[in-house]
Parts: sequence; C-alpha cells; structure tokens
Amino acid sequence: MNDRDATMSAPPDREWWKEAVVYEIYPRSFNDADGDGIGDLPGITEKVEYLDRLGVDVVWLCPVYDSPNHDNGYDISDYRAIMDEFGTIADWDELLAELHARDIRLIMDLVVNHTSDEHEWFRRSRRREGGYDDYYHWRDGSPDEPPNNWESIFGGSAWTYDEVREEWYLHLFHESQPDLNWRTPDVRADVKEMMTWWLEKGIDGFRMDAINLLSKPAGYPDGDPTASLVGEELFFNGPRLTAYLRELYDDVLSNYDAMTVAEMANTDIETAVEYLGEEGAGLDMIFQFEHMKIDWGPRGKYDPEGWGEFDLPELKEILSRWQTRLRDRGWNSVFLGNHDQARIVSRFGDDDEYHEESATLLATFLLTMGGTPYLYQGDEIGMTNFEFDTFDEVNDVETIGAVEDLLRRGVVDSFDEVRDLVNYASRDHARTPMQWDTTDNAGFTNGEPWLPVNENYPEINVQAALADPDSVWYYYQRLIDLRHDEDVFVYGEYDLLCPDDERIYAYTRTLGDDVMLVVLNWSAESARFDAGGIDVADAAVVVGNYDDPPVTPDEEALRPYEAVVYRLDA
Ligand code: TEU
Repeated sequence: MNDRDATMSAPPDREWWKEAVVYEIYPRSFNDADGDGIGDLPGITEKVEYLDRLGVDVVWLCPVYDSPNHDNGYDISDYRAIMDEFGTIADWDELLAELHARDIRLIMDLVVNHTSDEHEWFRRSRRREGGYDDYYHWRDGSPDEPPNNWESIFGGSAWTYDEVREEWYLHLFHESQPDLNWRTPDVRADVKEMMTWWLEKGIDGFRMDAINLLSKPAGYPDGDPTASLVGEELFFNGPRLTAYLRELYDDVLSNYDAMTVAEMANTDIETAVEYLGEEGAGLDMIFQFEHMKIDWGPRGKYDPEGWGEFDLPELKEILSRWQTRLRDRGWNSVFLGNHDQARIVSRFGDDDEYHEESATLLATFLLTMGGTPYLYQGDEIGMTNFEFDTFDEVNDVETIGAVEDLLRRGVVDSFDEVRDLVNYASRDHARTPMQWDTTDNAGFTNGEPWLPVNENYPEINVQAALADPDSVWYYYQRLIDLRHDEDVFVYGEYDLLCPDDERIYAYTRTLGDDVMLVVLNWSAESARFDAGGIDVADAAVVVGNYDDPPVTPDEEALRPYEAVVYRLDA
C-alpha cells in the first residue's frame, strides 16, 4: 500500500463518540427495583448486564435530579441531588461504576434553559433576594396583559404573572419551568460549576436539553403572529447563543474527554455548522428535528387539520442533505425516536402486519447511516404505541397543554375529535413501561405502574425476544456488532441512490476500498431496487432481515420492509 492509499483508507479524526452506539434511558419507565411503580436507579443497575449484551457503548440518562415532576424531571429543583423516587447519590455512583466496569459510558441530561419554579434560585428571585433578582426573565406591566405575544411550546402564553414579585416571568415550556436569564453572568457561572461537579464525578458528557433556546433577544419584541409557534423566529438560536455555548466549551467541556449532543429544534445546516467542532462553538453533534416534523400539520405537531402524512422521497431528501452537507464540517446524530416521540415502529414502520420486518428495517437504517446512532429503550424489541381512549389517560404535560389549547381556542369541541391525533403523536407512547417479561406489568414493577403497560406485553417483551434467535433484539445486536467491526459505517461517505423512488431507500457508504450498499424497502408492498448506474453484479450479502435475500440486489423484488446490506468492494 502506498502512502496515498494509506491516507485514503485511514478514517479521519477518530473519536470514541463517533464510533459509539448510544442507548437512551427514560428512568421513570425503565425498571422499578423497589415496587413503587416508578423506575429507579437500582432498577437500571440491574439491567447493565442486559445493555452490555446488546452491545451499546453509551447510555444517555434522562434527568434523575430532584424535581416536582410536572415534566417528569425536566423541571429541576436541585441539580446536584437525585430525585427520591429514583434513589440516592450512592445508587447513582453504583450505576456509574457498573457501567464503567463494562466500558459503557454515561452521559447525563443537562437541562439549563429553565429550572423548576421550586428551585431555590427561583424562590429567591421571585422575592428579589440576595443577588438572584435577574436569574430569570422578569417583566413588569399590567397583570392582564402579557409582555409580548410569545407562545409556550407546551401551549398558551409563554408568560405567567407571579403574584409574589408582581411581575411576569417567561417560560418557553410549562409555567412550572421558568427560563433562566443567561445574560446574568452569575447564572452562567452557577451552571458551569454544576457541569464541572458532574464531570468530576466521572460522567462522559452531556445531552443538552433545548439548548438553542438560551438566548432571548433584548427587549422581548413580539413575534410573527402567523408563525406556528409565535416567537419561534426570535427565541430559537438567539443572538448570543454561540457565545454562551463557546463559553461552556472553553471554561468547562474542553477540559474533559466528554461528548456533547445538543438538542436543537428549528436549526438548519448552516446554523448547525456554526455550533459544531473546535471551529464552531465546540459541540460534538446536535439533534436536528427536520425529519421529526415531516408528518406534522401546517400548524405544528398537534394540528388536527393535517397530520401523519409524509412520503419517502421527502424523508430521504432531508436526511441525505444532513448526511452530505455536514460531511467534513461537523458530525451527525442519527435517530428516529426518543422520549418525546411516538414509537418508531408505529410511526415509521408497520406495527401490525409487518411488525418484525419493519422494526428490523428501522434498525438497519439507524445502524448503517453516517453519524452517531441513538437507540431508545424498547425499540430493540419493537415496542409500539399505546391506545388512549379518554383524555384522563393522558399524562404528558405537552399533550395535555396542546389539547387544552385546541379546546380553549375552539379548534375542536371535545377530546374525541383529537383522539386519533393523540394516539398518533403523544409523547406518552415512548413512556409506557419497558416490557421485560410476561409476568404482571411486564416485569417492570411489582407495584402499580405510574403509566399503564401496553397490552401487547405478553408477545412483545425482552424475555420472549431473548428466547427467539430470530427476534428483533438479536437483529439489533448483530447490526451493532457489524457497525463496531466495519469502520465504513462510521466514517464512510454517504451517497443516496434512486432519490425519487417511493418505496426504496438505498445508499452506499464508502471508505477507501470498502463499499457497502444498503437497500431498504420502506413499504408494505414488494418493490424492486433499480441500481441505476452502479455495478452490483458482484454484491455479497452482509446481513438481511429476511431469510434468503436477493443474491444480487436488483435481480428480484424485495419483500415488504425487507432490508439488505451488501458489500460491493472493488
Ligand atoms: O424537549 C424540547 C422540545 O422542544 C420538545 O418539546 C420537543 O420539541 C417536543 O417534545 C416534540 O414533541 C426537551 C425534552 O426532550 C423534553 O422532554 C422536555 O419536556 C423539554 O425539553 C423541556 O425540558
């Protein structure tokens, strides 16, 4: 091999977080060790062996900090204490030790756009005590008229009048989640100290919650009243965001071998590039949400006028644009679901007739794209959406806010009119308890689960999956292994094939002489792959989700939701 070949096939800029497969845990719903119906830290520790067996490298743990739980831990009242229901700091130490003993890293959720209104900072701020005056966004004015027209992401005005301070405070989420004022240097200093405290405890990075909302424009001007979320063009990616992120990087993150993934809805590629890497604001990667809005209506996620529709060419266009335009300028994250989204097999696959086929097709996609893949708990067994009958069954603060907003504005007259939409989109789908086995409550708890268990647990559960060598679970394990073995899936170039095909999503990944072809029949019909200009005559099957996949990719039709990976080496 000459020097040039050596450089061409050596992956550039190796990083552990580029090679990692991340598994997200929503602790409330994962595993309950003490029988109170709520998942907890010892429950997760019991399952570390399970995670190791699956083969994941990093756990992203959703918030476990002290919280009154209006938004299940995303409303934090003490950043350095563990929520009682989840256990103690000693339980957390043990979880970290057990993960690290198996070379699994741990990243924690960093929720610093807002705190809980029960946080000491807010209690002091509303009483104008001891230097905390400006920790939040306070505005005076008549109690009848909010300071501007901004809407909360969870429905209604983004402002609430506080009777104690006799001023309005800003909350881009629930009223129990007041936004921190990042213009105040002490706020930034306190956050940096807290981040350092967790990093010193040995964590391996942060998932940064709603982080592109940190900077609000001076003077709080009105937003465009016709926007689907009024104010969004002003408070997403605000004027000082880059500076704030850079400050976190320079003063804290750059001192550690820590990964960051920043949650950034409403962010385009060019803006993302400004935040990514040493050249940018220091972030390793972001979660972009363009593909997560593909099935929304014109007025957003809970738009009763048009939801649930999308076509494959559009999905391919969005994802391929991010794949190619971030190449050498940043790094992608790859995900189809998380704790805020419906179940991936129900939303992007077919949770009925082609349950296993589509669940494994989605696995093939997640684990062969460019960027770091994020798996959400339960997707490895193909967990599905839940059926809601009544509004009372809904737990999620976002869904409740959205439905109340539709009722208040007279867009609908009753829950019945939005039941199908809630059954399609609610965040609760991701939060029903993890299905471990066929015993009561799917083995999640010995008590009364905080959210009902999906009725399909006797069929869809971990125990059954582990007993069946052909299960979705073993397919995930195999694909994770494959990704670990083949640099081409991590570092290879991505090239989309047949962009306009309505059923087939096909792409190649290329690294030096290694070429992989991924062919996904993302439909419930059979479909034939058209290789176009590329030579597939010598293709060799690497893995497929059906027995006997087509030996040559374009010689026969793929079956419904059939997924095949071929090696096309020169
Ligand atoms: O989510 C931020 C966010 O914008 C979400 O509201 C998302 O757009 C929406 O749920 C999609 O339906 C983060 C957390 O992931 C979420 O769980 C929290 O509720 C929210 O921040 C507030 O902390």
